[in-house]
Amino acid sequence: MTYESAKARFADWGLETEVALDRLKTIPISMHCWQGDDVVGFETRSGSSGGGIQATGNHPGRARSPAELRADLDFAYSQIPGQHRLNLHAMYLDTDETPDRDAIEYRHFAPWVDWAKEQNLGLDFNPTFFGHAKADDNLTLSHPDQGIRDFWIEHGKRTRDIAARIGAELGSACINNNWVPDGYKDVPVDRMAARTRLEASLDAMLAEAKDHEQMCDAVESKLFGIGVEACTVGSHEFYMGYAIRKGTLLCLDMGHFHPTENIADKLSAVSLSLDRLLLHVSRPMRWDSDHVILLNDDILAMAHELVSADLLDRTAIGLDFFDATISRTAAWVIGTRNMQKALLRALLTPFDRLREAENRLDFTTRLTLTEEFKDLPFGAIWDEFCARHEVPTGLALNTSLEKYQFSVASRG
Ligand code: RNT
Ligand code: ZN
Repeated sequence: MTYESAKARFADWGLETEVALDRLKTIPISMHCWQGDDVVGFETRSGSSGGGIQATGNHPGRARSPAELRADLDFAYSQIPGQHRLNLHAMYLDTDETPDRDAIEYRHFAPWVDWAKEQNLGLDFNPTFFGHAKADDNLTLSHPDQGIRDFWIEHGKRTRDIAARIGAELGSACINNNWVPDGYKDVPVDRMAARTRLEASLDAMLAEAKDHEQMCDAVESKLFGIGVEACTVGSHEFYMGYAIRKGTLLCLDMGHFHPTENIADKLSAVSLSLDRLLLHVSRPMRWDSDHVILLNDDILAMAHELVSADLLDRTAIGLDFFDATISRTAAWVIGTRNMQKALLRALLTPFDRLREAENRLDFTTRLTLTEEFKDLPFGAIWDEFCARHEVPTGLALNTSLEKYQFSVASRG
């Protein structure tokens, strides 16, 4: 089907595809650097990422250096329509120096900013509270030992300074997202003490006021992780309350809730008490498995809520998945494009008609319309979006992804 005839089909429902395409191109997706190297980072250490997060698979082509990761990212962005962001973790420093986490400085990340300027990308940032000897007990900011807490508080403070400088350099506020693995494998005796320590550490870390044009703080909750099955100190309730009291962004990771919870349903609820949200769009399978996101009902529901509740301007969309069993660059491209496809569908939803039916309590019409609407030619509109941004679709995309994967497969 041609774009013009697809456009006419949507027009029959009162929807302007040009408006949707114009809006879609303004929505940046923050692509996570850690899909490119299985959450290893570029510190001079070896071993697993720790903290209960785990990439599985051994597909050839893992990026082993900042230069390789940037080359892979350049390719991935070239296959994704629109202008986006990169979400960098503190363990991805680019320097010959070997600073510990409590000694990192802006200069260790400056090459990333130079590259981002060249590529016209925004950057987001994250302290790395895992994959370190001082995090081996899965206790960092809530550790009973003041010295360990202070080490991580210093790390967090430094990442805020770095994020602010990144945001200033790029003229685009850098979101600095805090996720800590802290928790207990078996049932703790004193949850209150752990949570009080986490709160005090966060307060110390976030105490210095920052210019929100340069950086914003976010906090990410979690239900459980491997090795911390009994209790996560930074639970959803903990961080929801914290974010509301302190005015930070709340990060909702789709893998960090009970498996049957509807994360999309939370957006309108929490946004009544919060100015801004951060999403980690992910696909949990039975647990927080961080599968590459599909264009499935969960993602469509997230996009639907963002548009329906008018939350696009108040929500930063980040991705959080990592799969090492397939081409890592393909994983980025497929997942990011799926987020965009979901947003396109949401932008092309006849909300006026649906709301009108809902408000009349005519749930039959609401159901008829939502189900009939699924047959509209979204694919032709997406193809047009990709054509306008000169990125491939369909079999041509597959050829392009394969070609790049072939070029990196000999990496050791
Ligand atoms: C872990 C959290 C967190 C990490 C990244 C690497 O469960 O989802 O966001 O995935 O910080
Ligand atoms: Zn996450």
